[in-house]
Amino acid sequence: MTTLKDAYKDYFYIGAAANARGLETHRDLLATQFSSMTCENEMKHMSVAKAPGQYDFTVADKMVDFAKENGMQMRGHCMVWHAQAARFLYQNPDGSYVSRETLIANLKAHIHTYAQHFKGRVNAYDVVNEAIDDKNGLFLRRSFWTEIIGDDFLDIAFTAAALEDPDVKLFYNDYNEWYPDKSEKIEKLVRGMLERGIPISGLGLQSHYNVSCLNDFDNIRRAYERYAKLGIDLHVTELDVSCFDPEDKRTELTEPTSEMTEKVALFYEKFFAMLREYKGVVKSVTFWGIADDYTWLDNFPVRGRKNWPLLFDINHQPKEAFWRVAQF
Ligand code: 9MR
Repeated sequence: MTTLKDAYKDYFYIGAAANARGLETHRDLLATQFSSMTCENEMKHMSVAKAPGQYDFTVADKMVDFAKENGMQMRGHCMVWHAQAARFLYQNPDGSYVSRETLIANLKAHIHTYAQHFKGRVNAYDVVNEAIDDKNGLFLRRSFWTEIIGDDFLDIAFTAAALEDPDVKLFYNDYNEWYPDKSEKIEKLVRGMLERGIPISGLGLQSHYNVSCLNDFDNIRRAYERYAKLGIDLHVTELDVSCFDPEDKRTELTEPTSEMTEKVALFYEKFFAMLREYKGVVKSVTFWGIADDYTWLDNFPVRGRKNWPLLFDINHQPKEAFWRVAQF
């Protein structure tokens, strides 16, 4: 059977986000279909930093070893984020914020430990994840990073990461990146960093779509035109296509309707046709999951509502969407 990684070997790496359980349950698909891997949660600050100065990389190492044994690229997700960070990173034991000096020291120490531990085994890092505010008119998201350090926390993080490992690719990663307002802000952020000489080598486009995005292709294309001009690599980092239009409030479906299946397939077909045009700029395309039996979208935005957003079905068989992506 055609595999995704073979079909795209002259275009870009094809990745999947896996978690520790998926490494067992989806082992075959991972090894045969994909040429890159991301840990869904196992490399986040909270997952590896157990106490101040104390790290446990056991689970992440197992996953990185698997990727390497199977000749896959490894994306490191993620060094700096406002979510899934242990409190001791930014709070004193009494709950008050640490000082700017302390948070900068903690940030550099985390980047140091993380980057040195995975040196030579991780090809690209999401150095900073989701720093931009979604609301129109606001630029950076208010978080403990901006409240304590200020807007320069990104520059500090990228500079520190490059000092640790000059060979690894350093990415800024964000979602809703095709929304006109947000894409303008992402461009502004990256251009500002490049102008200041900050070592950023790529932009991560999360790409959490849904079937209504079929009507949004003009914006999607415009965003790619905008980002392609930045002169840095683009990675699609968290691709999935929810079967549910945001207006669709049904919770009782036990399988996707034929209309959903067709719309998901059509979206993937059109999206990959566009990505192929950006071959050379787009270097890697990663799905946020492997097969429909496990997806974070089963609990978002509606807890416990089953979704079917990937290319393989709940039995790990290729779906219609797979063929539209793999045969072109
Ligand atoms: O898929 C991840 C889920 O298992 C976690 O509970 C969640 C915690 O915030 O993070 C999910 O992954 C996110 C990724 O790290 C960053 N972009 C959005 C992803 C989906 O929420």
